[in-house]
Amino acid sequence: MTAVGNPVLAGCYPDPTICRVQDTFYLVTSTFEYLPGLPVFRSTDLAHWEQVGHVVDRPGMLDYSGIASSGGLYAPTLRHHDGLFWLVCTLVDQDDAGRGGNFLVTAEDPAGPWSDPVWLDADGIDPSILFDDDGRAWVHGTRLAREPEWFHQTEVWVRELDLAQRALVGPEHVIWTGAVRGAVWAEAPHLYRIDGAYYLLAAEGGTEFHHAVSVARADAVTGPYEGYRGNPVLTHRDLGHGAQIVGVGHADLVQAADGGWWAVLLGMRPYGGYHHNLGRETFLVPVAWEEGWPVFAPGLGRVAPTVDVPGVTASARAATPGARSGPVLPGDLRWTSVRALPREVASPRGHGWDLPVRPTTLADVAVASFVGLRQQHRDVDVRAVVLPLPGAHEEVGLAVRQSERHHVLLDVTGGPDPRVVAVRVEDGHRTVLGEAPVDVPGEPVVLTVSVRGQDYRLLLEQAGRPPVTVAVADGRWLDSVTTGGFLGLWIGVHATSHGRPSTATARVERVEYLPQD
Ligand code: 6LW
Repeated sequence: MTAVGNPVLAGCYPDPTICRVQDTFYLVTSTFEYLPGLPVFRSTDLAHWEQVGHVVDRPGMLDYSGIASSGGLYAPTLRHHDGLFWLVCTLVDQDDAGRGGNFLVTAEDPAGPWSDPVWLDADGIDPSILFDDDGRAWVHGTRLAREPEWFHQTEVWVRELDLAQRALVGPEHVIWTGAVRGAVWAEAPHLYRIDGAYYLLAAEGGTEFHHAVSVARADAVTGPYEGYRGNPVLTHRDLGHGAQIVGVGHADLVQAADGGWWAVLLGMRPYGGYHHNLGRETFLVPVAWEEGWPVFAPGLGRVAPTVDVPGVTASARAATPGARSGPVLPGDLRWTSVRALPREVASPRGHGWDLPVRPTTLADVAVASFVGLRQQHRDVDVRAVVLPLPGAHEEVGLAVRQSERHHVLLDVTGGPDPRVVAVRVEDGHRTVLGEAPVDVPGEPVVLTVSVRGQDYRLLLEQAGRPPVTVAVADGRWLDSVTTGGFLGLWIGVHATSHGRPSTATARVERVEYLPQD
């Protein structure tokens, strides 16, 4: 046994779903407005996760236009059946323009290609799929209760999936509204057939501080489901806001080849007060079965910062995505853009990117000229080497992004007299935090976001000169506790001409992600 560092996926990797095929586990997480969507990870020991691709990685596979931050792709479910990987998910379209809904995709290889989406006749979010022992399949999900008894009451429904037609058929059954009367957001339902019984695992309490995991059991897939007397089977809400890991929930179960059971789930690690800038991360917890019910983290009842995993030999921490320190080359699977694929907004060039300048800014609910990486470490330096742009209205620089309404920029202004400007966009309002002159126009400059806890120090370096601190932004108004939404932070490079036409291309020579903790 080796103690593996939890989370197993650090940074914004929420709503994990997992399945096993022979000796290999596969895991997918939510991505909201970022593309490519739904990263696929592979592991043979539950500790070392290697990203093998994305589910949504072709232009036009889904329509993200007009999808505001924290809309887009919500919680997926991944299963393997009859030689195929099956994934169900929701594209959430907050302005209800008809782009959204629940869909199904399949792939022979989880690295892709995945099929085009087949839309399912189902509303709500968090779809899941059970392949029953008798060859039938059942899709289930959650939605706001049609006839609610309390505020934010949701109901979990189940309906048969005709595998040949790939369509929901037959009657719908409402099977669950949460273990606790008055519980908000019974969600993330997953049905399993285990030892002849049907088990429903579901989150409740909302994907925040009050998050919890509960379980129910039935003899028939359509119910009635009996809630476990020991519910919730996992929560950290009783630990208070000072706990190292909070908000645990949204669990999915998997049985390893050795017969042992595990759950992956999300949780957050607050620091600098009750703020969790890294977002909702993926954690691993052992599960045992006692008297027909699951026990999460037997003997402890908590999600711990390390977890003993049999058979793991090497240091798992060093292998998790994002732990690698150094330049992040354009082919790295960690790159994402907003509402478009990186290859639709930028071209790889050498160790960096050519970013065609767009009139849109990161404050627009639109495709912006932006490629970014998740902030996966509370202490990290992200450095970009950029060339100032020719036009006075053109800017290229670094962005720390929560959403279009909340972000921080460290930009080089264009034209003959370039400056570096640090800007905070808070709830849509721009504030200049600091400025510094560029002394050698035409030469590349190095922009760095040096993050130490909640201090986001914004630095300028020019050849032959010591680094200058342009401003220090406070990270506490950037995390989802302050801003709302479901996301952790991204740090990336962007370019804009602030609404004016531009034919320029911004040159980003390299981007380095350098963890310091
Ligand atoms: C997801 C819901 C949740 O659909 O947050 O953790 C929502 N739970 O189940 C977005 O991630």
